[in-house]
Amino acid sequence: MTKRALITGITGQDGSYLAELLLDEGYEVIGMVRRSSTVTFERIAHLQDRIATVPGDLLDQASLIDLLRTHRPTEVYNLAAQSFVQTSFSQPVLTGDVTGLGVTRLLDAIRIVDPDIRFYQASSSEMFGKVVEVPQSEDTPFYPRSPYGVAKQYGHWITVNYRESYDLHASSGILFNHESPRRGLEFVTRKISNTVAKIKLGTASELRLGNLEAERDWGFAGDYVRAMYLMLQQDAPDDYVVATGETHSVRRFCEVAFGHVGLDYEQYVVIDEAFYRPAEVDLLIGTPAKAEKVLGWTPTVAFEDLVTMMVDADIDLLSGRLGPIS
Ligand code: NAP
Ligand code: G4F
Repeated sequence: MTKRALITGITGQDGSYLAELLLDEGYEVIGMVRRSSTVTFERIAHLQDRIATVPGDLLDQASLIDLLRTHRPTEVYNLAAQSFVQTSFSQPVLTGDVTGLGVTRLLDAIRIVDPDIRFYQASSSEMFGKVVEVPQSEDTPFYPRSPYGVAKQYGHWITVNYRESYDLHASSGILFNHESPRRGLEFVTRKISNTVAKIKLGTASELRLGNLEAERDWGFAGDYVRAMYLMLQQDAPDDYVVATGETHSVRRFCEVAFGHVGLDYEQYVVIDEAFYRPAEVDLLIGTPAKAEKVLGWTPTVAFEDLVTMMVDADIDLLSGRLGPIS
């Protein structure tokens, strides 16, 4: 039987890595893209002759039903979202509609068109928010601290609900922060690596950041998409935490990134209140024990290697040594 996967959010960081992985696994890959007046295919440009891109939007139920009917995927990976936490404070309704209710629209389209489709939901460690235990596991209660976290919690529970109500093979991956040279420039890791590269190349002189004390469990995105794939290969659907089990502060990320190019972060980082959030998630650290045991998944890229990989890639990119995707 042809293995055919639909990826929503294929133009994003994770979508591009997942598309590569599924192509390597012999899948036919279909990527849902929303209408835009500019081209957003930078991360998947190198895959264009191997994947099909089809129009659709998580805000539009009919487009989802039509897409499933036309393309008949066997697996659906729902990676699309308004995924930037800071923006969710200024656009809470849009975030709820896309990141929360969008999951229901897609699940309901699957229920109507083909309930045998296997479904992956991109849930988030942001749901743990003001953490009630350390480290966080599949059993840790949620306490989201942003409209994004609240929307993701809704998306998680509606996935569980469709699994229990309609017997869908629907799994939720509770993924901790994962980064790469393809990370959006607004997220703190890429903002740091990109600005460090600019400072090193002489085109920037400072890096303006918010809370340096926040701690995150940062892994490599290429590793995390493998966990998504493995979840849909299991006989039974389930929920999994995907994390490294290590946490580091934003300050430490700066120290390693600047140190890698022989600079002292304290000379360049400027604290700017504009990047503080109305409510913060101070500490995230997950335990990937279940993913390791059931899926056989382990992270392969250590924290320091991730930071230096991102800085090196931005130096290559900005100095014209490489194309945008590496
Ligand atoms: P990303 O780079 O921000 O990509 C988001 C994708 O969603 C883009 O392809 C975007 O399309 C698409 N999208 C946004 N609104 C849409 C809509 N209304 N209809 C259809 N597509 C829409 O995110 P990412 O880092 O790859 O993350 C992938 C998923 O995992 C997201 O759901 C995110 O919330 C979740 N997650 C991420 C992390 C992490 O650390 N990266 C951790 C936990 C969970 P455009 O290109 O057109 O904007
Ligand atoms: O890089 P961030 O914006 O990522 P955040 O908020 O942890 O969210 C990411 O990870 C989630 C998983 O836990 C995903 F679900 C979500 O989609 C996204 O991918 O911020 C990380 C930390 C925060 O504590 C923030 O306050 O860095 C702090 N920070 C300090 N200065 C900053 C900045 N964040 C950003 N974006 N920009 C700053 O200047």
